Amino acid sequence: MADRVDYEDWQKLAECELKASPESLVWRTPEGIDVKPLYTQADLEGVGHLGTMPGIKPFLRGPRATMYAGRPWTIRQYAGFSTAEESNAFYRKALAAGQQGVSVAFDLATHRGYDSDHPRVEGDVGKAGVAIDSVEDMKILFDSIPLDAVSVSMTMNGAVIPILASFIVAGEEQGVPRAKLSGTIQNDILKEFMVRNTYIYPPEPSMRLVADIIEYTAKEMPKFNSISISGYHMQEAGATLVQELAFTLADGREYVRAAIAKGLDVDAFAGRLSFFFAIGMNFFMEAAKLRAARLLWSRIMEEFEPKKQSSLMLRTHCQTSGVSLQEQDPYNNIVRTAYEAMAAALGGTQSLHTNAFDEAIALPTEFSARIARNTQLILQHETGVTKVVDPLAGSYYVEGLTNALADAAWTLIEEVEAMGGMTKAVATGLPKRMIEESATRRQAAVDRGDEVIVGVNKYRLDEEDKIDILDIDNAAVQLSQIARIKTTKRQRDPKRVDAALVVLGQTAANGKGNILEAAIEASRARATVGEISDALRSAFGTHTAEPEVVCTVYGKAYDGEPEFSTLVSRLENFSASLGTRPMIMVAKLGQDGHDRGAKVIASAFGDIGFDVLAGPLFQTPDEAADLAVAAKVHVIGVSSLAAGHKTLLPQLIGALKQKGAENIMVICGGVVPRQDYEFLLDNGVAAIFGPGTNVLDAARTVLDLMEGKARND
Ligand code: MLC
Ligand code: 5AD
Repeated sequence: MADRVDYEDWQKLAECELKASPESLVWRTPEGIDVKPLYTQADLEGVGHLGTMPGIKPFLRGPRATMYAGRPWTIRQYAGFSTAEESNAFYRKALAAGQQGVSVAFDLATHRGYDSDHPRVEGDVGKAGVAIDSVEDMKILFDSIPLDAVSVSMTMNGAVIPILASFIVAGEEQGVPRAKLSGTIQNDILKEFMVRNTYIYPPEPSMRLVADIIEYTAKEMPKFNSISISGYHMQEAGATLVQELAFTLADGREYVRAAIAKGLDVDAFAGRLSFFFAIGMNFFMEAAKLRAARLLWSRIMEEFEPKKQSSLMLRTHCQTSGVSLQEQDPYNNIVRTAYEAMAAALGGTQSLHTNAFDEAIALPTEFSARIARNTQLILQHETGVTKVVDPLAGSYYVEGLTNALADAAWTLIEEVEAMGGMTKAVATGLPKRMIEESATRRQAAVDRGDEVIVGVNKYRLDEEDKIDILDIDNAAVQLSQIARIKTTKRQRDPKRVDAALVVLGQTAANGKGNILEAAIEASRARATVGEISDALRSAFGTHTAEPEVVCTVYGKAYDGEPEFSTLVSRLENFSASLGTRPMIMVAKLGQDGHDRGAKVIASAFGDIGFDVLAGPLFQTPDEAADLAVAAKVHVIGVSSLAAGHKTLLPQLIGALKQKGAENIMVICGGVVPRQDYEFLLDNGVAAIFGPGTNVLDAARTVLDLMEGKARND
């Protein structure tokens, strides 16, 4: 045995090597956790969770005793685009090529409960996912995919009732009774109010929908996971891992309370609650996060005194991080995703989606989807990671991190509890604000180069390679969807539809009975997603959020730095010559609710000295033009992440012209493929800022353009 060397000896050596104290190597992460350069046995002192076993409470080491050694995680790639036919063909090919479960991405019109023929959704039909208007589409989506053998995840929260109803009916008509359907519905509305924004109804009735689904599936669908309590979108929106962990588990606690309030026994449903986390680039911390999540969930569930051990168990899906992927030098994204996938596996996920390398540009092509899938197949078949359960257990660092994350998240969970639980906390807007502050802080760290992103703020290529991307002809999809809606409506029995919708509306309004059950009958009668959603809109009303903008976080990161102060004084001079501060309206058009980018831009531009108007979500181009004219803005900055740009931007510019406001400059930022730049510029967009844009650079460009315009006017 080697001679024992103690920590002080190491410290001395380290000091010699560094010519500074090893303390200087401590890395304070965005979570506020200090990561030291060395962990030792001493870091395990006082850590209470050591020595537990997988498959046994508190399940920290995994929900199953044998984990991947017995059965590897499910390779479940999230996908969906254009029509049900095309998405079905894509799923079948993917399953034949090694994918193990299906995961449906719906388009944003469907998410928000609009049929494809609704005037508000022109730019969104079939774009970011598949368009589903009724059972007829759902049947095509799963044609030749045996629903008793393949488990299906559906990411749906807003229009969760018509979508789950039509899935159940598609199963029935495929000969698979609902008791045999296996899969997961996302059904997590609380995080929608915080980050993802595909809500329809106000929080309270939305919570009833969640509880009704938990009740129905607990009674009727024993193999179906009633909810996927999701932190993924929080991390995507900028949350730290502690915020992601805490708010997700606090959401879970709230859903358990809602189900118990419905009269359900905790053991009747707890085993079919599931979770969903993002896996970003902080490799060990991500693996530790999943371990901490299982530990904390079992602690939370103990409060409800379940009798079954499995009620304490956290099972989760993971998806590698979208925001960590870059437009620049995009093949680097394959490497990033592979590391993230490895972290998810080491953390013990049950199911995994690996993002495609063209993430920051468009939806995956067949090629990029293949590489993404193969990233997992290689991990499962070639690396040996599946052979051992929880291989990081006992690592001084990982156990220490697991403990630090669990402690920090628990503090935040208790803060939420002190506010009266997550529904109340969400209503105050605090969690959303905290996440937006983290997002803004991170943007400043990247813009300043404190956080290195290879190919973006360091080692940037002089010239980028061109890559092939998926382009969807949205007009063609819409025409074919509208045709099918017409046929469906022609062939159905209108009396049966009306009667079913009346019962549905009454069930919603009188607070009794189960809304999903009523919707299933409406769906059998071929009521559309839009009609079912409208029946619920009449009973519940709709939810509108007031956009808020975080102040001073971005500016503070640049405190006293000439790069920032020069720009601020340039803007002040320009404001003086203009007679007013230039006003930018940050606009979101169509049903795209991804607003991290919009919020960060609004916040940073505000700190630089622009007047900022944060436009509401879900505007039509005409409504945005009206607002811009009324507020006398100088610039509209459209943030587009759901591929609607080629439809919506020309419409906005047209609307401004029609209102005699062509002097308002339109710029655009977000996920816009280079291939589309020329089209947008030709259509009057003044500048386009893709992913990876430094916000100070963007502000300088906007100022250049405004100064140029002022000289020409
Ligand atoms: C597992 N099993 C084992 C085992 N491991 N049996 C024996 N030995 C072992 N070692 C059993 C399980 O108990 C289960 O059976 C069966 O095998 C399947 O395993 P699982 O672990 O339950 O996996 P899976 O079916 O894939 O379910 C995973 C899940 C589920 C519980 C996390 O909720 C899920 O699939 N979620 C996916 C969510 C998703 O894809 N979301 C996409 C979001 S995209 P039994 O009988 O116990 O069931 C998004 C982006 C956006 O949101 O914004 O749009
Ligand atoms: N197909 C495949 N992946 C998708 N994502 C979103 N929509 C789709 C789709 N239709 C992925 C992206 C995104 C994350 C939320 O899910 O990676 O960042």
